[in-house]
Amino acid sequence: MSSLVLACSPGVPPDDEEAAGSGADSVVPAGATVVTFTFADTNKSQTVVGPLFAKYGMRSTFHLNSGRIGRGSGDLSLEDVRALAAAGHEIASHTIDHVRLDEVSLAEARHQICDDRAQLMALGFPVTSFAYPSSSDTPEARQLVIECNFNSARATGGIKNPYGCSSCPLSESIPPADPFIIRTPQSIQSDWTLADLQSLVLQTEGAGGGWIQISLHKICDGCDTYSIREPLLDAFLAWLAPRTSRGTFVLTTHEVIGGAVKPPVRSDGGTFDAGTFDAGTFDAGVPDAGVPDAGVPDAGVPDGGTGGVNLLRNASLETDADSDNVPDCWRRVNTGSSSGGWSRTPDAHSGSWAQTARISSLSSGADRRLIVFQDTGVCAPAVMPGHTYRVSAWYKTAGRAGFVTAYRTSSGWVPWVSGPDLPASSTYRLGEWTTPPVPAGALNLGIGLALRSASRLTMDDFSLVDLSVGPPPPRAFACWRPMEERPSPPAPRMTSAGRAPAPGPR
Ligand SMILES: [Ca+2]
Ligand SMILES: [Zn+2]
Repeated sequence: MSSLVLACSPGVPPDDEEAAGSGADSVVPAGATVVTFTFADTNKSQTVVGPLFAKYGMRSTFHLNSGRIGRGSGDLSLEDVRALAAAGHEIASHTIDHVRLDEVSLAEARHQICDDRAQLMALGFPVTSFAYPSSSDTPEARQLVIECNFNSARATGGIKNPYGCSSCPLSESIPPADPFIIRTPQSIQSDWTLADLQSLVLQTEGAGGGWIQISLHKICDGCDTYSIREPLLDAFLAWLAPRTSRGTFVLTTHEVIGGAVKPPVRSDGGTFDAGTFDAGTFDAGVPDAGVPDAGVPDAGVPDGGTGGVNLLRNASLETDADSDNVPDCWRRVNTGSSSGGWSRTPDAHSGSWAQTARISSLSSGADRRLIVFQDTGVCAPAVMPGHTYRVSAWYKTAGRAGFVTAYRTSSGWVPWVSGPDLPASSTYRLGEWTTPPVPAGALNLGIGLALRSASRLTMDDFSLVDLSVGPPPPRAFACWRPMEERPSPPAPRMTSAGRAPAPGPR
């Protein structure tokens, strides 16, 4: 709950480190009604979700099949997926080839589950959520999902809906009774009405809150049993958006479940390519060269007031899971030759910790920089060529300091442009700079702040925002009010089940 406090009041004590990565960092307060939209199967028609959800400042979860990305004209392309991720949608897993996990060998099931996640992560997407294809949530598959380092898995069914499961619970609990068998209403079908969709939210609100997942597939006018018309989805979102005033929110699965992004596990036992690093030497106390603990996104880091989704993880430098004083997802790099040091300092702009670089002497062109860990997407965010990004951080220095960047292409990391020297300031000051358009071929962006003269530089609360996407989603709980201050929701309006049960969900 401390992350909520942070979101409303930057500067108050932060999340403690115990909570980070333990799964206790979900942003959802008790009593909330949370709606999660999931789009499964990598269908091309889902590209409309980007502009449609941006209209309402909402984000959703895409359960992709990595083997289908870019496969044909009916599938989402990698560019489509990157655009959705850049707009803040969660990229999640649904097996490589959409196999029924109860119809393949255990070895094949492990390959389909573990390697889908590893492949999506190698493309630059942090993946924590899984969905079982075709309701094949067997005990064996559930165990594999855990072993493949997912944080949660969505099943299909188990929650009351207008067309079935009439004696089932009205919503999933938060946290779910079993995060690896998250219960949902059945998948939405083409003949569902707006009232049907609304009934799922109303039944959850009427039950005092909970989690309701809306499982969607194609977006078209009746092209498939498992489809929804775009105008109907639009109308549902328009009805849902103002319900934040009664404590009903749209969140992604990862936002509800929380927890760290764990390293990918490949079914062949191979290791994850964590990318290469800038030239330069690392300061003493550098963590293992293996896959970093990604930490968790900071829920309430001040972003300089201009809004937008902060793409950085551990942006306030609070989490240090391996206690080496270097914040997770960050690196201290000394380029060129200099003497000096580094420290983790409690002189923070927000939270408990900031980082200080010191230089007592340096050769020409040398600097000391705190940079985003240059991996393939767990720490270094995926970016879109042609987009510009706003980089900011709170800092204080009597010397010369400025932003630095690097980007990753399919052949590795290359240094990119640097920002001008920021004004010296003896107290914390917000430094901001906008990048040029990201070059063609760039997959991920790394940023940092460098000290360029004999002085010291203290830094905290970094932010990286894509300036080329639509209106920024609001922080879901920025103005959370306690339950008792909210108006009571109306009584649930249930549709009577007058139709034959729909064909099996998928
Ligand atoms: Ca901090
Ligand atoms: Zn599916």
